[in-house]
Amino acid sequence: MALDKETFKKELRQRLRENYAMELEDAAKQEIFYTLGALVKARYADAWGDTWKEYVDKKKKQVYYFSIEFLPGRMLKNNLLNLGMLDTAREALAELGIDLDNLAEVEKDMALGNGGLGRLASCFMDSIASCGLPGNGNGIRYDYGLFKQRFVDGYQVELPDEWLQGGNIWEIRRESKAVEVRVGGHVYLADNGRGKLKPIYENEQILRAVPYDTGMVGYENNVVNTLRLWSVEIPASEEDKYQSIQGRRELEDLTAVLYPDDSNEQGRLIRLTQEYFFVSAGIQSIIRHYKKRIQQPISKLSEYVSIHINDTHPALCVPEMMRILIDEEELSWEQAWDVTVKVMSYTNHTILAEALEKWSIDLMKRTLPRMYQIIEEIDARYVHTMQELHPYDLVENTRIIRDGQVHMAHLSIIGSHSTNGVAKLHSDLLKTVVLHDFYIIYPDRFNNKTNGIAQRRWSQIVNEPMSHVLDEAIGKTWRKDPGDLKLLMNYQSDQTVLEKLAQAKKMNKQALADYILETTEIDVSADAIFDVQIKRLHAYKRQLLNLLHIIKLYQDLKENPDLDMQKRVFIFGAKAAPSYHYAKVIIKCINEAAQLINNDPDVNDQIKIVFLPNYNVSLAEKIIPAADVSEQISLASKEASGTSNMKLMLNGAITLATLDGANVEIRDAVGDDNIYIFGLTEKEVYAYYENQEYSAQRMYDENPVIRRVLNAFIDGTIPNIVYEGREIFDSLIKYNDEYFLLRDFDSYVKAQEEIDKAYGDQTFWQQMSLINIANAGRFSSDETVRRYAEDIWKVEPKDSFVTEDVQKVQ
Ligand code: 475
Repeated sequence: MALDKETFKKELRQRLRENYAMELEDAAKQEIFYTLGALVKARYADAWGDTWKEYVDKKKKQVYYFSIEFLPGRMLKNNLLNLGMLDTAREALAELGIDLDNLAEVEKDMALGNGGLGRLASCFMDSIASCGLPGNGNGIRYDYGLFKQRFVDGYQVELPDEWLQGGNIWEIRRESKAVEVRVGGHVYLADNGRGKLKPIYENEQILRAVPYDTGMVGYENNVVNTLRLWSVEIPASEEDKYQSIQGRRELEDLTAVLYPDDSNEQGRLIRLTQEYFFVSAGIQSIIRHYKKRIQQPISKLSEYVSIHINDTHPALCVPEMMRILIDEEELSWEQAWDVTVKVMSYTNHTILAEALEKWSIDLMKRTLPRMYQIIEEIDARYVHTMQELHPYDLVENTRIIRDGQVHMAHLSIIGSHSTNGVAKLHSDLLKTVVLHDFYIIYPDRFNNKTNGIAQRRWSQIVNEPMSHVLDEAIGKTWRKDPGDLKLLMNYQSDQTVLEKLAQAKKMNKQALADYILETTEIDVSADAIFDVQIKRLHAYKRQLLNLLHIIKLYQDLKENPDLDMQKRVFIFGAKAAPSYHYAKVIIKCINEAAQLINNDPDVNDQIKIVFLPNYNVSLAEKIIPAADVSEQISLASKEASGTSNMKLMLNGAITLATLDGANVEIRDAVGDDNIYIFGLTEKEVYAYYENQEYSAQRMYDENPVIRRVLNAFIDGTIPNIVYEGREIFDSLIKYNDEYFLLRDFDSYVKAQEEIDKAYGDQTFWQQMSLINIANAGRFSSDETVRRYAEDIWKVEPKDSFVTEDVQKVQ
């Protein structure tokens, strides 16, 4: 049943009366937004129920994507688009004098994630539904999302993200699906009277896990899957144990906040409990459903259920599944192990040593005694089996419990049938270096699944001007099938199309310039090159290298104000983990350099720095369509994949990159002529580690440009960074520049000079831009999840989806 404009308007008015006893003309933006949200939710309610019913009736194998982070951002426009209602809603609202984009800003970002890993999980949720695949998310409903960032005197300040204030229209609380999770106390094994051992719990704490479900609406295909997020509560039976406010608080704190560190595991007790909480609740609810509705023998679980472990945070899926199969379903260890390994699969997202999760035995025993017992047994059996087949060292290096710690990556690999990396280079490094020992033991378990992005959101929703140009040039099929963007290659030399794409970009740049002026009071010209680096702040991502180049330009301009160069605006967006001191120092330095450069009349507006505060999904949606240059400058080998690189490419930005992560595949897609590559290769980086020949001091002594740039940090050139500047200087010289910034500096500067030249030839630039857009289709997460579904999860698309004549939900 299509929803026309008139019906839409009528229904909106009707709902406003029912819910707020109000006429549209009197309603505030908030009230209209919540009413519209309810209207949209009602449009997919039936499809949601039907999708689930079909999976159950047909006993479809389903995948459950376990992730401690999901980062969907705002959902209104995405849902409208996927329901085929976006244009109708936009026009109908306009007739009521309401601007949809303005209204959409009422929605608070759902920011239950730090960065790449969480956003990837949300892109996957969109694509899994849009490909008609039976798949659901499982995670934590944090009361507070990732902190809000502000700058005070150039320093990052963190504020709580109260995203639930005002209510969340998309979620449904499912009281009847609550489960109990046990933590702490002691566990010992006793005879169960039937010749088996059963665990007896003493003094354990019982937590009530309540699920909140959100519909994941597929693109015009009547499929609505479920994202299930768990929240902790005190069980009614335990009420009297929690008399004190403090006791209640401690318990309720469990799902209060998202840990804001995406690269450093701190080994905190609450974090471990969070991990177990959502894993146990999720697996219990899967098993409960399986027994009640699928009604097959538990030994056949892997024919109906696949569980994906998104990085190691949900690694307790392995022992928790074993616990349920052994303690509750009374399978033998061997049977249970066989089922568990077949059900589980695992993705690795990072090779940074400091990010690899390990828990002390002591903490694990105290917090999760039954989990520890089971892990100990898995470890013992692993050693027992493998020592027959492999040398001692190999087994020692790969076992789960080592040096007083539980290694979560080892648990994930040993307890699953598939381990994948997130880009070709990353997956190769896993096999040849980082997880090489495991690769010897389990060669068949390793595979690559290059990341992708939800292209409908990152093109159609965020970049309407470009989308319209594409429609005109190549028709609309690309909207459903991003592979069809390839058709654009036929227009490489079509001046009209190139010109229209340039106009679309200009519009987006002007919109961003307006936003910049409004939020930072910095006036930037839309004629300048918009040079963008947006991602978490981390030493390995080398925002500092970007800054070093800017300082060089500044010094060049001071020397020669008539320097022949394109105007440039350097745009940054980045949060630093609150405990990551060095990252915060870099933020301060960028902000102070911005103060200096933006206000120096000698520079004459040739270059500007804009560090937009509070980078999140919604801000990314404003920046990405307006970007000309995409900075992907991590030290080769360190960035597992990157995904902003793909979003920027899709929006016609030219990539300036090291051969790291998925940049390598972007280069393969666009060809050497349409990307700017610089810097050490991953092999050269490893060679430096081997021969220990690198000397930053020598680079400083021998290279006057580098010397002048670095001196700016300690000689007062950049104001207000007496301590911070010294710290930067020392990190590069005294501590020998761990991420080889100085080694890559010259080639980075050269690449930047080429970009400057290329931008001068607008036709040439537009051609490169078009070729980037045309070849972005291969980075659609639709493709990525299809590969996961076929190779790893063994789940199939919903039957009705394959029929050509897709019925619209509306
Ligand atoms: C990679 N997050 C990107 C992206 O695959 C890659 C770690 C510990 C605790 C909480 N969060 C994390 C990450 O490790 C992470 O976001 N990794 C990123 O995953 C998706 O594109 O290269 O750095």
